[in-house]
Amino acid sequence: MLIKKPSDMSPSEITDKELYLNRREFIAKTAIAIGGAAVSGIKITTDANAGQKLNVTKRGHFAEGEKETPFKHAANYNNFYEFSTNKEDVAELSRNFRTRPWTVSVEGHVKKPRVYDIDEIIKAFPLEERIYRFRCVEAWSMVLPWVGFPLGDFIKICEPLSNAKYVEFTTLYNPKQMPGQQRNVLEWPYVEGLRIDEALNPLTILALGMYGEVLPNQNGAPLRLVVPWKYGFKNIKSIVKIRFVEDMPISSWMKASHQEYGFYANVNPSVPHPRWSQSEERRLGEFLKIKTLMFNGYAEQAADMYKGMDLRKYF
Ligand SMILES: Nc1nc2c(c(=O)[nH]1)N[C@H]1C(S)=C(S)[C@@H](COP(=O)(O)O)O[C@H]1N2
Ligand SMILES: [Mo]
Repeated sequence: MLIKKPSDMSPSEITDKELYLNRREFIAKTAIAIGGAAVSGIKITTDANAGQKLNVTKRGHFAEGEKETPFKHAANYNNFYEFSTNKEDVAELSRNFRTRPWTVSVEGHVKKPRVYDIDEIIKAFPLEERIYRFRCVEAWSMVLPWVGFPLGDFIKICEPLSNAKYVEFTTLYNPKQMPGQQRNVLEWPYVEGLRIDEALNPLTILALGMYGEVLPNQNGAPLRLVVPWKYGFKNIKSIVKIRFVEDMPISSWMKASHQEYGFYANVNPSVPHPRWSQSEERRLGEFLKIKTLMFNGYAEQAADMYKGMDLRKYF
């Protein structure tokens, strides 16, 4: 990574962030030089944005009374097939992933199709911290403080047209940077979708951080979806495209195995996955299993959207 030395820059160019990053690099290099025990506990990463503190203006606890999952679990046990199908390898393999420059393209049935620079999006919205339960279809779960803003606020500025019934999201395709894309474990790029009312639901957020800091690459930097009443796989990472469409998008997981992964993927303890039960889950870092809640505990905010639908059929 190229970082200008402070002496090469005019004072006006030296932002707080650069000072912070230079200091971080210095600390990391010193730690490497000293070696041994001194290194432990210092996160060394070449992603220029990792670890950067975010300015949160509002906080909400949406898993009242529950203990936050420690950062080390959330950042070292990841499903991100673009890097690896091994959850413990993703953090290391995504270390050099470049999240700048980065654009998000808004397409389809909208009044304002446009390509946004990621930093422009980040600056446009006040950042909120939201502590949500998060449950993977594989029956592990977490309680995680995300930082982001409501997807609905972003959708409003795109001005969807009346035939925008669904929103389709796409992850970056770059097999050089994402070694998992060199294998056909899924159809690339990763695609996910929401019905427009699900996308506009106030619980749905675009996240750019967690635990008060910029998202680690392995958790979907620079921008990912968080829909807390749905299984983990709906929460698409490293988004480069948001398209407003008339027909239901076919997600990568539906293509891979439509009997196992439906479009809705609402957390539902009474509808088992074909190969295992969904009635229980285990929080990362904890030993005992707990009962899985309908809509992951967010029935009050989510259930109305599915009134009259057979949730065994629309799983
Ligand atoms: N692009 C992309 N997004 C993805 C995935 C993926 O493989 N690729 N995995 C999904 C699955 S199965 C889960 S459980 C969550 C995991 O998010 P986390 O690593 O932040 O816990 O990301 C989801 N988003
Ligand atoms: Mo998952």
